[in-house]
Amino acid sequence: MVRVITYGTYDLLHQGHINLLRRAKELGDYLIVGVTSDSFDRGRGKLNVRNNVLERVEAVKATGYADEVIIEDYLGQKIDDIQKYDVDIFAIGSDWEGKFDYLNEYCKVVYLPRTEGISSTLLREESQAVYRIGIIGSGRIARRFVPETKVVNGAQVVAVLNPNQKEADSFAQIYGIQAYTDFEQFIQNVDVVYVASPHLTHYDYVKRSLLANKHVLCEIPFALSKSEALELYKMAEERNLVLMEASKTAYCPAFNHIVTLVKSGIIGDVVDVIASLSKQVLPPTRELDRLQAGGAMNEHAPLTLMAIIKLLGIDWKDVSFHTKLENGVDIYTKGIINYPHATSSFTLGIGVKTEGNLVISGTKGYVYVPAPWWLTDFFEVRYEDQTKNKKFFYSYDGEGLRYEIQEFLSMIVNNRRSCYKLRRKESVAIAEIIEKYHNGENVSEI
Ligand code: C2G
Repeated sequence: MVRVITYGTYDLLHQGHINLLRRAKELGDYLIVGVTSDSFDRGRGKLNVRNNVLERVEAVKATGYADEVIIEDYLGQKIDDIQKYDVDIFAIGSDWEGKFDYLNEYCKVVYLPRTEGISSTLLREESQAVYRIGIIGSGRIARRFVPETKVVNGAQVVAVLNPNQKEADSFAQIYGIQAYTDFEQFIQNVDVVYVASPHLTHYDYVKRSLLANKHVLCEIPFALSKSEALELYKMAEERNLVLMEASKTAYCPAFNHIVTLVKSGIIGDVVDVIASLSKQVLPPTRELDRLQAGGAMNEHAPLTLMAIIKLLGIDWKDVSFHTKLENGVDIYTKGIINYPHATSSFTLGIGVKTEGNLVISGTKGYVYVPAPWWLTDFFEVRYEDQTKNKKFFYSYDGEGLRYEIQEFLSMIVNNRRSCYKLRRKESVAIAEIIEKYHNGENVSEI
């Protein structure tokens, strides 16, 4: 009996897949089809898959060609499967020509003709509206943002707004988009807005964009006070618009996994969270400029507070800060947030360097995320009995902004106004703690 194996995602199953499965089956007597798991696909950069793994397995079964369906969940699994299932032929579409020659050591490799003119990507694009994204601001983060939109279906950056004509033009030229210096003209030509302008302009730009009925993704710090955050979310809610804080780590797969693992009790009750983030900068730079709302708190508190709040919630008891100022900006701030049953602390630096890791301590063990924890791609769950330790590896693709962009568009498409990865009330709580610092509540200078 000749045993054949083939693999794929089989999203929005189409004639190309069916032809491929038929041809694969014709190569032998028994066909095994490996369908990729959702997390495996995310890990290999396929962020736009529409059907979940169960739907995709059902679709493959319904073709009638598969004698057996298995799940592909890790890199290198093909070699294991071929040996485990005693496979004679590995078959795959010709778009992979040459890529699987390494399997020749284990079985015969056959590249089957691919069906032209149809693909899951094409089907997704046809059924997906394209959102014209306008970027407000043209600084470092905006430059990182544009390439990330290329891997998200339905995202297309078309315009940039910067009151400085030269800066707007030079940014627009790099990315082949339209430059605007006037907000009113800019807003008429976009569907959604990404606010990546200087901190102190966020509130105003978000408000004006919402008033123009545009969905908004706003860079951190989203707001510098609780009342501003509340007001903006209320405004978005009333207008049925998505307003999302671009707290990139909150949307990244490895960080989401940490939260779900911890919440499921893998380290017992959480007793302490320690999160640090330092990026040393040299003058002249806006981070060190008091008039541009520089300082370690404004720069780095949003991400570290996000981690603490995702893990311990928003019902804290008290908050205090220890801060080192230079020319009116904090170059280092340490904050302590106490909860009824846990404590937490964060250390932030722009003029002081410290280890940027995340440690979540529990009654049974702890989670260790090495620096830079905010670009999470690896973490370890550790116990007293080290034989029980478990390491988790992820890929953190590109600049890591693709996850938030994907979430933002998915909220719009699916008419969701709040996202469990970062709830609006959690975002408001972040703004509230930043405000406490600026109000000097429990702040001591060192
Ligand atoms: N296919 C085809 N014709 C098309 C589209 C796809 O023959 N028009 C084939 C592909 O070549 C592949 C199979 O259908 O053999 C599944 O395609 P996808 O769902 O796109 O999955 P893919 O990303 O190719 O996964 O481990 C996963 C595998 O490496 C391949």
